[in-house]
Amino acid sequence: MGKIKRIHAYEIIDSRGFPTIEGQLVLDTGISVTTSVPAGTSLGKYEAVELRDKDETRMKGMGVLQAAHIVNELIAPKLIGVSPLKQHEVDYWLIKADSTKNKSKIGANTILLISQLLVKAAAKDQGVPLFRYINMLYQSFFKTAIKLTRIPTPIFNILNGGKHANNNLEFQEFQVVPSSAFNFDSAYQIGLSVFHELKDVLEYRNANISVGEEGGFTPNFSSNLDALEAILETLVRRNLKVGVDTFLGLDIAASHFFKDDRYYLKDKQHPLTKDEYLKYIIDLTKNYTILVLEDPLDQDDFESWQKLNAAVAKNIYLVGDDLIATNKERLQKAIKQNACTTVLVKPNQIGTITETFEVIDIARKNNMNSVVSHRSGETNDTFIADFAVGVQSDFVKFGAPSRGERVVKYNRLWQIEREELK
Ligand code: 2PG
Ligand code: MG
Repeated sequence: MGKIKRIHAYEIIDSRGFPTIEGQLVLDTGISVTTSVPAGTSLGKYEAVELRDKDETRMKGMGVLQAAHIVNELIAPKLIGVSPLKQHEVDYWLIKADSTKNKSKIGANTILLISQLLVKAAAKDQGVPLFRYINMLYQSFFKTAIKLTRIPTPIFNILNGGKHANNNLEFQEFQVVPSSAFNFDSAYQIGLSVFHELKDVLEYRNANISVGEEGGFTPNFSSNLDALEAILETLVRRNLKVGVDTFLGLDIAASHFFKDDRYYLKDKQHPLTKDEYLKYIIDLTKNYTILVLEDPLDQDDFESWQKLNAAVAKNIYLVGDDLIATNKERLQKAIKQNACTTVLVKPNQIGTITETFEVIDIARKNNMNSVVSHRSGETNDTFIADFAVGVQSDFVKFGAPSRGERVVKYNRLWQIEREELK
């Protein structure tokens, strides 16, 4: 069994052209692993804090040299000789070393780098594929059996708006979700065929076909409903039955257009009150048979979340992303208030793998569903794909089936299905 010999962190550039932290961990057996952490553009208020240099003269203040320095000078020397199997102990040591509620002292990015390095090194040390080790680790933490049976259903973000594009659309992600009856291979083919057909539909409508931060198209439609109509037309053209083969999903990311108790939508004559907006969302779910509905409401508007959850059809996955921020206290509050049915899981919103596991476990014990998600600022690391399979989340969300940093993750799921979970 190997022990940590060396950990070294440095800057790399993410899919948005901003720095992020990557690191290498070497065991005394010669085993070596690298990993990097992603970053969000549309950040929730309750996410753990990323440590950024804030030196405006360099990389727009987004440098992570300080984070790399903390790893190399303060954390790494203390971990020499430690077994990578000590995930729980090291994660809690890091949480304690930071000692703030939101990891603002040493940064969630700094901490997650170490947490992920440990998982990867331990898997290699044990000679098992990463997703299997994650599954073993999860089961040993919670003494629950979670069988590795399937690849989570992919949610493809094929059209981008909100903070991920500079068009007129307030909604951040327009998604297609193949039925979970399909295996990953078939689901991927559906996602790809819809993506290509949508491009033709947009061209035919003289709309822009350049892509946004997560690889989805960014047409300059005048309203969110036009985008939904274009996707519906695409599905019809592919002979896909909406509500049977394929479903629609939205990440509305509503906190970004909520101000002074009003929701601001450009195609409405006046800003909507909470109740007007609630009615608008309920109607939307009925008119467009939306299956996955993420962050339709502001992250602090628990009262409306509760009303919406009670009003929408029971088969809708009402997903809390900014609402919960992969934080167990926020999740417990959402459960208590019956605010949603599904939790979005992003390890970098909380900072350690152990805490991410805890959120999934609490959700599971309360009959909630889970979506494991990438960030808009991504690297070519595929850790998150193995993580999703290992914890057997219901869904994954890695953006469009296009652009290298997105498809590398979908391709990893494809490989796991092909080679391991036949
Ligand atoms: C989201 C994410 C990922 P970001 O809101 O769900 O799609 O976006 O990483 O910018 O927060
Ligand atoms: Mg979201």
